Amino acid sequence: MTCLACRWCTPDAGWRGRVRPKETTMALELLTSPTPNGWKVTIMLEELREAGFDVGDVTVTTIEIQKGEQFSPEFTRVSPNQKIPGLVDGDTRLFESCAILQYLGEKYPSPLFPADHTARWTILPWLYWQAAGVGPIFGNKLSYTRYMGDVDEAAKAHPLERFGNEALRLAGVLDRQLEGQDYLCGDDLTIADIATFPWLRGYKWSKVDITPNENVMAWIDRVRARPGVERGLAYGVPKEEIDSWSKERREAYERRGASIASNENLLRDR
Ligand SMILES: N[C@@H](CCC(=O)N[C@@H](CS)C(=O)NCC(=O)O)C(=O)O
Repeated sequence: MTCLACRWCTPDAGWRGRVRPKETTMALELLTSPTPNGWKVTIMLEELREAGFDVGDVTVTTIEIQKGEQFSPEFTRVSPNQKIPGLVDGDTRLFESCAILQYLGEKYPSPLFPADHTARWTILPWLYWQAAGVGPIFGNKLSYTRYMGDVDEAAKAHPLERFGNEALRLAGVLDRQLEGQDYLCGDDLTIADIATFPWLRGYKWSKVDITPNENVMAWIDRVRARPGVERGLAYGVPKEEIDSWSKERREAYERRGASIASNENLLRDR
């Protein structure tokens, strides 16, 4: 089974069980997969560590979405929508990646989600913009591009055009927002950047040619260069494959039906 939403999963990445045990007694439990929506939370945890917080002993459980583990009663109790990520913090159970970012941002006040009312209400519309627009649109474009080999080309033509055009439009919106500033909401990385980055970073995988958007391309490099982001992306992925899969992994994806080998021309080969 492949992920019905983003299908980026790397179940064989060797990422299992507990990671990064720390000395405090508080235990967050993260139920996730190495996908764009999953990486939002692991990046957040690592950026909080960069900001000086001890987020404690985080238990990371991989939910193998290709195997359907998201439909188990245990996971459904945390994430009634049956999609990763889910987070358990004591009696609090959370689902929806952006809600989890907001929760962690409130729990650990920092420039990632400042307490100031005006700053928060600068960030939140962009967080919702990602949740309602960027994620679903790039995710759908990805699915039609990569995983629907058994669907008639004529039937795919309209969704490919619709989601492709909308993804480009959203990239343009982001490009305008980034004009003259380093991050989506100003000089500092916030939860809005953390939510948006994993999807834009994967533009080749979604085959959306965002490269003419110079502000976006510079922002991707800027965010990617942060040590917290580097560590967040490394959850579930071998370090040497954070930015480029090995030949073996590409072949494994292809065997599972994904069309991997044609990133060279984003526009020609949708
Ligand atoms: N809006 C949700 C989307 C979550 C989502 O689509 N997760 C995917 C992986 S990236 C998933 O769990 N897919 C499993 C399925 O569709 O069955 C969020 O932001 O948390």
